[in-house]
Amino acid sequence: MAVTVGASRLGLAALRRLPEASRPLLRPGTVPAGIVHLGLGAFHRAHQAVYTEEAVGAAGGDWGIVGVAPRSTDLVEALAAQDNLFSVTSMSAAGDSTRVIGALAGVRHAASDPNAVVALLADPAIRVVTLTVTEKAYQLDPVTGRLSPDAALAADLAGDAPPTTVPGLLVRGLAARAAADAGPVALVSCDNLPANGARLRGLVEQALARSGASDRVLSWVAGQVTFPGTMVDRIVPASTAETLAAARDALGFADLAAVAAEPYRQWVIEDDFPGGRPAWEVAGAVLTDDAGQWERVKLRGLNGLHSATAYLGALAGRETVADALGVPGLTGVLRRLVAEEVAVSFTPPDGVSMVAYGDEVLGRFANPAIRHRTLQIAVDGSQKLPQRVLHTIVDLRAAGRSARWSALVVAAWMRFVCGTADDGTALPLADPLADRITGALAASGGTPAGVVEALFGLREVFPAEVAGDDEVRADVTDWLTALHRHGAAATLAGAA
Ligand code: CS2
Repeated sequence: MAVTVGASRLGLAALRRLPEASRPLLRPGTVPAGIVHLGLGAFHRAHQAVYTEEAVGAAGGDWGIVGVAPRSTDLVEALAAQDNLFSVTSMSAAGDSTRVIGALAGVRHAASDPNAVVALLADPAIRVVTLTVTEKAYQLDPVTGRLSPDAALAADLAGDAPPTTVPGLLVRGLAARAAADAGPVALVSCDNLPANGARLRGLVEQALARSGASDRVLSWVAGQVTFPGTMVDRIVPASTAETLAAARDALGFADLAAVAAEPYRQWVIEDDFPGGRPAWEVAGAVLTDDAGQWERVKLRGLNGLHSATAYLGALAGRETVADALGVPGLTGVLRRLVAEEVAVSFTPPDGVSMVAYGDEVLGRFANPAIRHRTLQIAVDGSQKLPQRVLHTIVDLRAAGRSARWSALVVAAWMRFVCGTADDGTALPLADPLADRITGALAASGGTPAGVVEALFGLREVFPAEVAGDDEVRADVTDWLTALHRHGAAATLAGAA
């Protein structure tokens, strides 16, 4: 991404020369660290970092964020070279606005210095740990929510070598914190998992038990650590050369850690912070007793539609979500999915109309300034489908309703993982269960019924209520047959 030519680099020395509206609310180095954030990706930089900067800017508090990148060295180097400053450009048809964010008090690279991260987690100054590490990093079976460790995590839990996985870092950090009796802490999952607080609690408890943690550590964690659930929302595509160019044009400085996002953002947080927290509510966050209903609104009403658009759009050869919405019939199908299935699959919070929510979501997806690639959203389907689509099916069927539109989304995923778009282009399969998926497909015989049978056999993805339901199976098979014979565009044109 060679966009630095001709512009000097963003950093503290550049602040005075930034356009006034782009200046950060906080100057890095002036706010002591109180938060560790695991997962320094684009989403965190455009979401929790922005809320936290605004909260501390308005209400104060020692809540600087130490950002931990599990793997990417490029980002750590870019931020270190920029005095931990980066910019967020909000993009819409109405125009762009770019602001530099000064919420980061430091950055660390976990892969090269895991012990520094463990020490941070045991530091009494740190009272909140937030995570955006993607669904698969939790290493939980998507259906049961039970810990399902790979070899790296098993090694982290079995020995004393520096941890290499996110759960390994957390467990080692909490054991060190307990040993130091370093004060209470909230661990806050900001990933799109169902009941993300409860899942993170389960992960920590199971991982501690497997690691042979002492009773003292277990009871310290039980008494001192909370796991507030959250619903997080902002559409933030992976940064590209265009993102960096837009930031450079707006700032007059090169920013190699720039992100671009839609203007909309939302954060609902369970208010359970034994060591205190930033005043996120002054930045617009909603603090609540129970984020569960909000989470279902978002996972089913936004992420479910996102995955549907990504798989159907990719099959139809559309590069971005906004392009995919141009496939005739798709928005009609998505509206029916929301109105006839998502909206009746659970009780939304008081005053929320799922139909209005779905329409707003489709308006956000259509934002022409956001180039969110269908193939980016299509990754890790095995980790996403359960909470985005399959839970809707389970709830509908338990209430005796049909789940035909949700079945189309399942069929679109199945056709996607078969690996070929409708024009014959190869589609990549990036998924932690890729080997299991390709193994199942190899034994399927290739017919739509065979593919459905084989993939329904992935018990980590499909709960028994879905895999054993003949009506759902027939619907998925019908849709997969249509997608196979006619392609996504023709299937959608005739559907709704
Ligand atoms: C997307 C989400 O990549 C994906 O799977 O559905 O990252 C989505 O953009 C965010 O959850 C929006 O809040």
